Amino acid sequence: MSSTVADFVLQRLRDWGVEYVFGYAGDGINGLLSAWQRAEDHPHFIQARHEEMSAFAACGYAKFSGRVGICTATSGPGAIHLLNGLYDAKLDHVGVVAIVGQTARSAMGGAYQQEVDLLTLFKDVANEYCQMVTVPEQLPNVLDRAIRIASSRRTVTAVIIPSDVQELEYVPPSHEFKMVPSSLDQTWVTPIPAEADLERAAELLNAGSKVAMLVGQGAAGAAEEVAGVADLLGAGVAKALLGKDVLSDELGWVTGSIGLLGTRPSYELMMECDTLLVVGSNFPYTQFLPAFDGAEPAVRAVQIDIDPTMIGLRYPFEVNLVGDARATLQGLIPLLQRKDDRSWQETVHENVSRWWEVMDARSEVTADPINPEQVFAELSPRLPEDAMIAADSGSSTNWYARHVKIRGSMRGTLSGTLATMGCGVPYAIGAKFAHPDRPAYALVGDGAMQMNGLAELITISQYWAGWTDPRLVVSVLNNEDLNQVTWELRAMGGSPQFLPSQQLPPLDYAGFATSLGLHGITVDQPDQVGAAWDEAIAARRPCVIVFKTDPAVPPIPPHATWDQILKSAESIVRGDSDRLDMIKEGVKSKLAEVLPGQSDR
Ligand SMILES: Cc1ncc(C[n+]2csc(CCOP(=O)(O)OP(=O)(O)O)c2C)c(N)n1
Ligand SMILES: [Mg+2]
Repeated sequence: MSSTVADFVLQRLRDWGVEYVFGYAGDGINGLLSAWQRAEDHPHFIQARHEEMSAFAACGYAKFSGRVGICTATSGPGAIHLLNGLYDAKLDHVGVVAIVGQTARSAMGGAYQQEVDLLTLFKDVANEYCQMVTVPEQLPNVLDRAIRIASSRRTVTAVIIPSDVQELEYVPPSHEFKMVPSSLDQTWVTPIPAEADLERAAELLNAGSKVAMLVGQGAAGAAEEVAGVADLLGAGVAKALLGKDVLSDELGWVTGSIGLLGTRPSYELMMECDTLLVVGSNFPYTQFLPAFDGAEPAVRAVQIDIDPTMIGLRYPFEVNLVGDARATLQGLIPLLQRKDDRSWQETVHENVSRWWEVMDARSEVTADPINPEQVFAELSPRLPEDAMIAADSGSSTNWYARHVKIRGSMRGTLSGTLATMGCGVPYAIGAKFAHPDRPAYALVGDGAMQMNGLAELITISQYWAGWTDPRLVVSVLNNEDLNQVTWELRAMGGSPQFLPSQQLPPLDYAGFATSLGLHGITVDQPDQVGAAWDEAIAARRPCVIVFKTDPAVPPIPPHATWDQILKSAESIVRGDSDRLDMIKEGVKSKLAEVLPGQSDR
């Protein structure tokens, strides 16, 4: 039986082992949709409410599964809607392929309805590979290359197929000039630096006495080796946010996240070390790394990264090792000498223990009505060991970064580089398709919920019954404020909050969830937080849990003292300065209990 180009595309996706395509319909992909019908929905078409959510879900799927994510959309508006989710994947180095429709070839250039120059539109986001299929013989090569480039370079690629081409009879390339076939088999390389370069790195690391390590998502799968190196070098290890799930926070020398949303022990680790080893991280906030003066670094530093185009970017590193994190560390370990003096690591350990006490104390501060730090502090120990966590962009990102302790096989992610709002719920959906047998948690602000999350609850209601484990909890910090921006304005810009832009309309999020047949819980009393989490976590259907939180609790950066932050906040014009004073006094007195004599820290 003859098959169309669209039939062939789906067949090839199946050959690649693709199980899901996250998408939204439109006549620009009608040929593909009817092929899907003939293929009895294989690979499964997962329908979102908006193409941006399809791209986020594909990105979330890729992040949690380690496989390439595929999304699809119609020409014109559908393709445009994909963009933000595609940029999110590109910037976080996640492999996603976009398959989009286009106006029929006969109408191209004729100012026809919905014709947008897609090659130009996707030129930046899919700069590594963006191609239009105009004759059947370009396949399978174009699709194979799109998948190979997206997965091997961890980036976004785009395949544009005009609507009439989708319906052409598929004709494979023949044995003639310029007919280019391709094949499926694939092995992957594991790059390892040369022995001499490993020795240079080892020499440098052996010479240091206060070693700091920074690990990012590139160190995923190398936890054992990172721990081995940290032990040999007596080092402390900080984690970039995308690498938060690389190492357990139960290890005493793990200082947690770094940067604006980071912890004080990570900050102290970087400021006080004499040697730095960065593994699989492209962390851009260099002010949180050790100092440097021009090209003169304050400390001696080594970087390990798999991408030769991204290495050496963020610090005047002395040795840049291009290689796979795990294999490179395995090569390095036999060359490292175990440091006899353990005092540096012991200091890190003490700083970390003190930090967790401070975090607990902060979460106990009275707020009106609920302290958001309490919400996250109470969630952390309750999370199942196999939890998959997706944090949105907002104040909740701070609390995720600082209060959630990674342990067991927990996974966690967020929009690390684009820092886009609205990714939390679609990421969690992608996670559930990646691992339907594991529970997922989306940690979202009310702004992000109103932006994308509410609509994607509909998607959850559509699919949850098919998941082996139905647990998916969406937590909403209901502070009726775009709180992260409010604090940025106050603390960084020194300006008061601008209400017309930041205040959010009230909404019954839990009521909306129950109207969709999901479980809904609203919590407005601090003493109900723990029990409400227990109920949400135990729910045998997706659950939306809403906490009425106080927008006056500031997500303070770790390097700032409480008084520094509050100084700029004192100019606040709203009637909530009393609340701020209350919180400030509450924090000070709590901290005085755990840190006598240093209550500003
Ligand atoms: C798409 C997008 N628009 C705007 C921003 C800027 N921004 C970052 S955090 C934030 C506020 C988030 O508010 P909400 O979701 O309510 O969380 P909260 O900070 O209140 O906890 C905004 C507007 C962004 N990062 N992404
Ligand atoms: Mg908010």
